[in-house]
Amino acid sequence: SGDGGDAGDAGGGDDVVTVGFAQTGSESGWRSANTESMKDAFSAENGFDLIFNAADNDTAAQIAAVRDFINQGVDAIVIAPIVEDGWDDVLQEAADAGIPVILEDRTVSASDDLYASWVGLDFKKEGVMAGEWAAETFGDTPTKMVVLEGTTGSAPANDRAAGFDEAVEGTAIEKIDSQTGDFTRDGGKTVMEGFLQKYGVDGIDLVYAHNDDMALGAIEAIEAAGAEPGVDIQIVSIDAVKDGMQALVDGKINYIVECNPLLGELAAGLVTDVLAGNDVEKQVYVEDQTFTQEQAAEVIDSRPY
Ligand code: GYE
Repeated sequence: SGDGGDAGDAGGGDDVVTVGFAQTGSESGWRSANTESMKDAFSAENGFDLIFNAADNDTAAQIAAVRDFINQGVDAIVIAPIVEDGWDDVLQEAADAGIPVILEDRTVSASDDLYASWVGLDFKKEGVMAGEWAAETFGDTPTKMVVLEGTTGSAPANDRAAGFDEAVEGTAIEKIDSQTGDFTRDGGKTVMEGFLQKYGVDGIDLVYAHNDDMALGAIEAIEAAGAEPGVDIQIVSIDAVKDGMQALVDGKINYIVECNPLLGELAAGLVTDVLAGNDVEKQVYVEDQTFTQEQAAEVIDSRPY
């Protein structure tokens, strides 16, 4: 269009739109589904040239990847920020370079002037929904709970903890311990093994896992300790990925709050709109549902991830 701007040729006509996507890594089943959804939406068929980077949960590496995208002069940058803090400088650099940034999945603490839009889930509400189930299930019954936290400093770990705590306030549920398992199956297993050694099978009634993968790791640890997950020790988790839903159907998890990973189309739509100069919402929330064991059995075969 003759304005000479680097991003000026994006979104017009048949031009290919180059997008750098800084993914967190590949820590969970949720993440695999999210990556697939993003790659599908930002396909060559849809007019995109996607430069994909997975930071293996290393925050410095993720920021370096974004800086790299800026230096390459991509048309737009999409980030799934590992942690909330530390984004101000690099987001300012992207803004100075005239490259719009769209966040997907996790949120940042930086000012929302520094990015065009965010699409994702209401993590606090997910925590509240998990906590409401726990409050209804245990209520006045003295209950010893351990928590498997997501990655320290990440928005879903922070918000899911806060939402849950709010919902169980005033009940007889006592949080006896809480540690990060980094959203991975191995992490959940290792932390749960430690809890079982410390408190014994009889000293734990409930596990709140910030995602299904850590719950699946905890199941292995509980079974190895000779107890029955879902019966001797109840489990509530978040995500509703295939393996989590199967464990719910099998009676090893007691309740799951969904977290929808299929954000690719919405993210690609936002990139297209922003590059076309259209107004977009600062925050785009996707709705989540909840599943009991019975509900999981009904829907498991029709779930897309
Ligand atoms: O719940 C977890 C993943 O940020 C919402 O990250 C996402 C979380 C998801 O590792 O499984």
